[in-house]
Amino acid sequence: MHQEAWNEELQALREEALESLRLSVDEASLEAWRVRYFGKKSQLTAWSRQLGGMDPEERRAVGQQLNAVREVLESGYKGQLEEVRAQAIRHQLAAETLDVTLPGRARRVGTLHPTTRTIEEIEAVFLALGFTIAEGMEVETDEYNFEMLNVPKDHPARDMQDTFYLTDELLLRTHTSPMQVRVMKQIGPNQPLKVIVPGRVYRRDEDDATHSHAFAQIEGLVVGEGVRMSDLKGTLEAFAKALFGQQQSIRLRPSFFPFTEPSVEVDVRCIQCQGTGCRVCKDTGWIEILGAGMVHPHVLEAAGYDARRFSGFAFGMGPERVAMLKYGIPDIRLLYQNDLRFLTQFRRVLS
Ligand code: FA5
Repeated sequence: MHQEAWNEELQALREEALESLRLSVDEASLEAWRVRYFGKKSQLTAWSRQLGGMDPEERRAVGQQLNAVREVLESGYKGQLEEVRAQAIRHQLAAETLDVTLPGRARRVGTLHPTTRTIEEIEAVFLALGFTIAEGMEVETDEYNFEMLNVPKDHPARDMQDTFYLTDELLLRTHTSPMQVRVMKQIGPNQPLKVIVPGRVYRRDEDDATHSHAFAQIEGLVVGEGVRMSDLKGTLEAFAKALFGQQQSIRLRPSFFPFTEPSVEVDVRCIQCQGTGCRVCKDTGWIEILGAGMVHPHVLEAAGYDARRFSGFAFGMGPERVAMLKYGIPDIRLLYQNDLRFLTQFRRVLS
């Protein structure tokens, strides 16, 4: 090959190698590049071997050019390797950067739902009065939900408590009252008892500001010898004062439940207007919180008690309605929607 031809070949190799070097941006491809251009099978090595067969003048000229190209490529390689390594370190540092000046991320702490909290407050009041707590099943029999409570199949009182039926005999309970007979059967016959029963109940009620088709109730039952209406009144008055404050008073209005006789609705003084009359109490100054009465002798007998010796009182309240009153909640549906804008307002009130 002539001197000029050598020159062209070497320059072409140099350009190709430098271009390929520029594209080698990690250590693995740089290593592949090194093997390709400096390894035993590389063009440069092959050409170096040919130098031995040249005459001295040509050998020196070609040798010099070969060395010059080799030096350019070597220093290019070193420079690129340094750059690639520095780049890798820069990436690692960026990924591991810890900004110690950033404020910590606040953990969102949940609180009890206002209904749960109200049920617990009511339970605490009755526990302090010597009651125990029992729980029943949400799926009940027609017998316990209605018949043993003096509500036979054709009784008009069933219309007020229509429910979801699983079979002709099994239904979703419409109130916690079936637990009256179950508790008496469990503890009795003819044993005194004081118990409350919190739980979920179901009705075919249209959902509106004060009604839900699934809601909570708390049943209360006291049975003993000589239990009187005044005991009912005193217990519920103590309860109302404990929950709403010592200034609170209650009012009993005659009412009807097939399983109590006499029956009453119990009102508390309107929390909103303190009794002067407002929109919440519909200008009456009072708000109804529960139904109650003296346990009907038929119910005592259905549970195996001697109704001539034993008497009792019972009540059933809606804790969602109590929560609405206590915290000024205008619509019961707010309690079921899981809207954090609503629920987080109770963080301070309740904690
Ligand atoms: C009863 O359910 C009777 N079992 C209460 C009772 C027990 C009377 C023991 C006598 C002796 P009533 O249907 O009125 O009664 O319901 C009782 C309470 O449950 C109501 O005062 C109200 O606070 C609540 N309540 C009733 N229906 C709904 C509803 N659809 N949504 C939310 N709360 C309700």
